[in-house]
Amino acid sequence: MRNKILDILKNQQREEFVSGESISQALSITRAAVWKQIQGLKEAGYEIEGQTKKGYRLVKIPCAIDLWALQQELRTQALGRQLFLFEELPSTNDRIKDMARQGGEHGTVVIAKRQTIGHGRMQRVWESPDGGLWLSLLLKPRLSLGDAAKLTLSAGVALAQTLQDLYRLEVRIKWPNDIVIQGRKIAGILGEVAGEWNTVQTLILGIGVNANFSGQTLSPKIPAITLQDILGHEVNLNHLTAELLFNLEKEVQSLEQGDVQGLIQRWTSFAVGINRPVRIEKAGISYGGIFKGIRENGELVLDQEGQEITFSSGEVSLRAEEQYSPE
Ligand code: BT5
Repeated sequence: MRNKILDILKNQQREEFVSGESISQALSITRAAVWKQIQGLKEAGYEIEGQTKKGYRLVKIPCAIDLWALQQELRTQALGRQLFLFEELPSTNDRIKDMARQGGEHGTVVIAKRQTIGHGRMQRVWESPDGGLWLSLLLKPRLSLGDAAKLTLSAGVALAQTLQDLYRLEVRIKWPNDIVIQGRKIAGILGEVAGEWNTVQTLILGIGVNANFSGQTLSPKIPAITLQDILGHEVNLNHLTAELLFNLEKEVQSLEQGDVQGLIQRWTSFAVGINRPVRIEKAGISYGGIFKGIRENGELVLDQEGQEITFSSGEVSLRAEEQYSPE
């Protein structure tokens, strides 16, 4: 009912006001029921002007994630066409893994307004207060096992590109997959395999973006930043999500067409510390050298006095020598 009212208000937007009477007739509900729905929409962040004689007019859709608003913005073929929104979840990655086990479709998206036990790599905690974008995707790409693993790089590129395009920010990717702005982590990506690789390849991508809340909400020990901190205002999470899914779909398609080199190039163009001195911490040992880039399999290549050493993600962390960067 709620979405039908929004459809009517949207379709009539040019004529400005829609009378309560015509909404009640179109949907066969009472005027009081229309009024109640409108109140609910206002509480959800929709700006709706009401005038006694004229009726209602949709002025602004909310910045907070909202299924109807997000569906208006979606430009994808598959990603987000199955969309689930929750007020709160322990972790969107865990929920979508359950869906994957039950045969969830390629492109299914789960979003939660907040997470109680969001996680990062190696069971690290991912703090996920209200106002962030906490999203997981189920992907069944037409890719080999090795190439599917590159999708976390694709997600990094899609997210960096989206933040740069929408908000004109200088965005960097810190290997393997931290998205940083002004040297601080604004978003993280978690790629996980769900189910049997041999039967159906199912990959879970979890994406967390610090958006409409202050970085001070997070534990002080986390060197994070949020879009709100940088821009000084809230962003429309529906628009952000739609653009992110659009860019990610393009990246998935380009990988399916075999353009690994294009992906590596785009990833490298965002990377922190390329051709610069960096330190790699691995199992308590610190390796210094020049960060030469990444291999096709995502491994980092370090030049140590003319000798190339490679590191795979998971076990190591990178520190750019010239810039303070998070874990
Ligand atoms: C990541 O892990 O960066 C991947 C984060 C993925 C989160 C998404 S949200 C939707 C989906 N559902 C989930 O449960 N997870 C995914 P990692 O590279 O391991 O970084 C974790 C580290 O980042 C922590 O140890 C903290 O130091 C730091 N951290 C925690 N919360 C943060 C936040 N909100 N912003 C910036 N840094 C944070």
